[in-house]
Amino acid sequence: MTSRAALGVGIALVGLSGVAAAQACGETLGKGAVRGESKSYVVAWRADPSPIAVSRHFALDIVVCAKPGAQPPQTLRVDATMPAHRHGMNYRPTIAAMGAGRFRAEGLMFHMPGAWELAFDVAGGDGTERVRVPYELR
Ligand SMILES: [Cu+2]
Repeated sequence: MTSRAALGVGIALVGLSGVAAAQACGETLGKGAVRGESKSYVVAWRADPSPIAVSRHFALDIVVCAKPGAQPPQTLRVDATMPAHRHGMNYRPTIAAMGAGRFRAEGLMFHMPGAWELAFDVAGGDGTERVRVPYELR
């Protein structure tokens, strides 16, 4: 863990306002980071390679931040669907925990353009919450 990442997590946990904490989450991912949130968590992610291309495998570098008062994230599951088409991906990604709320998901593929939705299931001490992030693939 870099000291910058540790600082970012520390600030998020110590208690900025919810909005500031959400903006700070995953800033080590750079300007291309996309964010979503649930009641207790903020999820920031960036695709590798970016942008995502149709029918090409990609990975996600992910940072999960607990909002003030929430339990730290313990495990993460990642999946994606096209809600309007009622289907998911043809591949199941693997998730590696990198420490300090950072994860890497590998083996994702969007096999058609259109409206996808990423779902991040964050498990912490108080149960599991789903963070949904829409993604339009052109
Ligand atoms: Cu589809």
